[in-house]
Amino acid sequence: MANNISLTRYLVEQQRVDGSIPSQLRLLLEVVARACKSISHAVNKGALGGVLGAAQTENVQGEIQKKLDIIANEVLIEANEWGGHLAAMASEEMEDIYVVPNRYPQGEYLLLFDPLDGSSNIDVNVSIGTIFSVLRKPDGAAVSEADFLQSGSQQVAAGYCVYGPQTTLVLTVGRGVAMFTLDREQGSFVLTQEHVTVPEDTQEFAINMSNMRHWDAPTRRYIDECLLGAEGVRGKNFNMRWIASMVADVHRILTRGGVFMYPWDKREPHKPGKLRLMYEANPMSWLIEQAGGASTNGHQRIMDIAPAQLHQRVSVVLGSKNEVERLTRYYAEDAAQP
Ligand code: AHM
Ligand code: MG
Repeated sequence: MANNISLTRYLVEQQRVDGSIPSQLRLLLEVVARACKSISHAVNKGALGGVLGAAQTENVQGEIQKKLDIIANEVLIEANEWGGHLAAMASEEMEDIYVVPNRYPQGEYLLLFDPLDGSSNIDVNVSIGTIFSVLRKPDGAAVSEADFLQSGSQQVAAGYCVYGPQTTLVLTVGRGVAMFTLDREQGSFVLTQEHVTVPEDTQEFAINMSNMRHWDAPTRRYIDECLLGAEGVRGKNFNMRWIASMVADVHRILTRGGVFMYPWDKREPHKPGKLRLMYEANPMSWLIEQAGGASTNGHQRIMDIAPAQLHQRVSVVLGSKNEVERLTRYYAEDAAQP
């Protein structure tokens, strides 16, 4: 890999190679990256910037918003509304879609994001991140919420930026996964890894174990077997990690493998899961698949789910391929029981 390939150069060269990044999409991705840089700056300031703590407001999911949730949402909207590359945006923090105002030209893309994922970690100085997904606006009349209801397999770009010990932007446009580290002195994202691959096998799982008593049978079976370690049916010991920031957990899996699970559980049985399909599960699923991993809701590939609602939730199992396939088999065996 040549030294010091900036995000801009990477995108330009990708376009030259296979035409996968038209100029409007490149502009979009550069603007998202710039917004992430600005969010990273706010996150780094922490208490010095007066950005910690709750904002005394609730989002559409009925969750208390943190000040940084709102700041990150505003940064992404302000950065993206004027460039002419977008028709509309949708966010975890906004009930309705945000249509680009009339004073700006409308573009052909739709941007969805979770501006600051892992909100419970903001105030305790643990990694958090921004997740985003890009769709093409279907041809036709004025943009509407229905235009967003496309399956994950329709995404044209997806990624996240993790604000941890380093700020790292991770991106796919459907030609593998690349990682860019923020060079704080230069103020630019620099390519630090290409062709990211998730090992097919793993001995590490990520799940919130405090929900164990609420799990369904396949989840319980899988984790029970992992916990039995070398003495059990798996014949090997497993390690566990749970950061409670999906970006940080997925970043670890893209780096060294593993399986991440946030399954449906009996706490709120009417909800299919905790995580949101359109701006959490879909972009992460695409990144994982592009790196050779797999992603399912237990019954179906997540990216094949036809969304019915912008903020719909989904059960998530993703990561190292052989573990995801094993879990899928456990779900099938459970469903086949009389
Ligand atoms: P958020 O978007 O409100 O931050 O919620 C999503 C987060 C994920 O990042 C993480 O995997 C999960 O919620 C953690 O949930 P829990 O606190 O139940 O372990
Ligand atoms: Mg989130």
